[in-house]
Amino acid sequence: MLKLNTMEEKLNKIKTDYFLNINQAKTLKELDELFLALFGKNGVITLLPKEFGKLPMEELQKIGPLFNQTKHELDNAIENRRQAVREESYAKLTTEKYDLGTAEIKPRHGHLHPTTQFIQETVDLFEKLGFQQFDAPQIDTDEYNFGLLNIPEGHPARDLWDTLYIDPQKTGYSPGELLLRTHTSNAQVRIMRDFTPPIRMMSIGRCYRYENLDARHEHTFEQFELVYIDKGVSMTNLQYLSEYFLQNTVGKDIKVRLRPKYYPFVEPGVGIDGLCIFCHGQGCKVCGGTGWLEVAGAGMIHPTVLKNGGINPEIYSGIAWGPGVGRIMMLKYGFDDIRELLKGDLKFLEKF
Ligand code: FA5
Repeated sequence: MLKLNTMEEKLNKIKTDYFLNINQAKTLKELDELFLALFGKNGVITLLPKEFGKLPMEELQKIGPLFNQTKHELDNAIENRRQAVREESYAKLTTEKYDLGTAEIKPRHGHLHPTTQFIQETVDLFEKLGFQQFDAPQIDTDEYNFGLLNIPEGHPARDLWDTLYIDPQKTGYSPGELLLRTHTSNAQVRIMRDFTPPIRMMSIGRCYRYENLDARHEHTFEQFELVYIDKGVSMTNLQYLSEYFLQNTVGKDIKVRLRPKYYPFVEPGVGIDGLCIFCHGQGCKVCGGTGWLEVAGAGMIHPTVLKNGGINPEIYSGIAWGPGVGRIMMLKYGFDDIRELLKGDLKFLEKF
């Protein structure tokens, strides 16, 4: 028959051994291990009551409360020590001093895509002149992309843009009604309808064309639309904006020319060219042998378009300007194929 004093000794031994270990524990992990060693499935406290059956009844009545008290004390001791460990590590965190001067600073890999960086620079430039950003949809209707811009159905000027139409069976629109915008000029009439002059707005984003691809033509590319409408706006403002933009992005030495170009939504219309930096005007495959690289189309907004936007052309005049982001980047960074921008070639992208 098991003796009461033997069971008491056992309990006391567990208590002294574990109290010591609990008070010496330095981490929460050590305390978790001690908790499991006592109260886990095979823990000493969990298993001990199995031996109580060997005790006579009157001794069992004495050992029962003793056991419960020990169990309670050990449980409390672990919880108190846990709290102390937490407080110690918090105090260490708030008082410990790190010497950042000797810390190893690892180089950062990756950066924003050069097109995104260029767009941010350009937005900053025009915000300084009071232009605000405007969003227009990339999937748009024929009406905003062409009709309201003075290019009605069947107009020969539609051939200037190789358009990608959206399958009518998938959308419920009529054939030819829904398309991927060919230019950011789809923002023009929306801007006029949403704001009253004086208007200074810029709209930037992707355009899509069913193009013959070459060094200066992509099927997917970014354009930048500027719309400036007020009393007395003239081609002089356009000339100034072109120089301001190209000199501040490409460089002070860039040579720019404006030449007459037909667009149905402006009158007069111009093409804006930068001298080809690859052949210095001699003519090469990048500029198509002309010596100049066209970077933008622009002009005075056509009175019909102003009227479509609800603006009286007798009172107000405006300029619209549509530079291609990729073409200007070619001049700024000196790469000779616009298709590099979408290839995702890390060797090319790491140069920026
Ligand atoms: C237009 O898209 C007119 N919306 C521009 C405009 C705006 C005219 C406002 C008048 C008033 P165009 O198709 O010429 O015009 O394109 C303008 C510029 O976008 C080009 O000068 C070129 O820089 C760029 N661009 C055009 N097509 C491509 C292409 N396939 N790949 C890359 N850039 C292109």
